[in-house]
Amino acid sequence: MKNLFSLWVLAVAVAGFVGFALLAQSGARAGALGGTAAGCNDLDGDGYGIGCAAGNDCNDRDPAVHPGAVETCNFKDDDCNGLVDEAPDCVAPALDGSPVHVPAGSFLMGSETGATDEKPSHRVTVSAFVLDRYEVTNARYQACLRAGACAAPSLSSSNARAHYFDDPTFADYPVIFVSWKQAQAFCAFAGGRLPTEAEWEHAAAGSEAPRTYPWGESPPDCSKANFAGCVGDTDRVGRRPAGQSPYGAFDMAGNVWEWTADWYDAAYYRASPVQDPTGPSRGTLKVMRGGCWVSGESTLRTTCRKPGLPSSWAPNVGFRCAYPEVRP
Ligand SMILES: [Ca+2]
Ligand SMILES: [Ca+2]
Ligand SMILES: [Ca+2]
Repeated sequence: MKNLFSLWVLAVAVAGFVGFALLAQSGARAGALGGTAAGCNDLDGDGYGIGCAAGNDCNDRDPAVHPGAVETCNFKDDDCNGLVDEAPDCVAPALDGSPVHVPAGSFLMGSETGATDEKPSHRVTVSAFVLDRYEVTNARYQACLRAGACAAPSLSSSNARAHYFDDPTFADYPVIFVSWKQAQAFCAFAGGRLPTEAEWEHAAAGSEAPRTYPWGESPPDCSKANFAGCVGDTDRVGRRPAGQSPYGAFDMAGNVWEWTADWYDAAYYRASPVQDPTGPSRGTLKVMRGGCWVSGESTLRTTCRKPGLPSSWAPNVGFRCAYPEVRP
């Protein structure tokens, strides 16, 4: 699934926008098309799926999730209306607009048990910096757009929502369909920059005993991260305090992949500087971190790296910004 999706994103970036737009809209339209096809593709047996008379299924891995189901407080969109835990008794934590402080630290970056590009694990020292507590939201990006400092996302939909960036309902959801260059422009507007890979990994894993996941060693579930099988789309930032990083950043695993400043080189860790590495001096691909709403567990690991064309954009890629440390 991960590889297929990666290929799809790459193919779209290369081939152009028309097919992509159709794909992006398909989730939103599928419900209206239900009942027209002879074949009903219902993987979880709840009666809903692609081409089924009852309608599409927003999560065909979970028979308890389908249109018309009761919304419960489980970090999933049970009734497939694009909103998570909107039942009155479900309480999402209020948002805190302040960024988090990441102290200077030395930590083991990379993993000896991960993918080839995560090896070797090597000691890195990173200076103190400040990082957005959440992924950059549609509301923040809208402000940059209004100020004339940002270009609009390439599409205003999301995977399953026909209107997203342009719908105030999703103001506190991560901005998507933005390229690396758009992310960089936003961070400059906000008085910062994109975090380096080393900064990102330090912020996600900590330095005492680097964590496999931002919250620690326990396996992912929908209360800690929005990944495959939870929502099937982006979710409001900051909903999952159980998934916080050691320094209090939210959603560093799941929701959207996050652009970082560095060029991608699978072999970079063999020659990385020890102090504040900034990645290769040149390249063709930029590094994304943190996994996303469609990712499997492995990509939620704090050491997982994913390359992407800096001009590309996708429904599962966003970013957060880093800022200079404010000295008293
Ligand atoms: Ca189904
Ligand atoms: Ca819902
Ligand atoms: Ca729910």
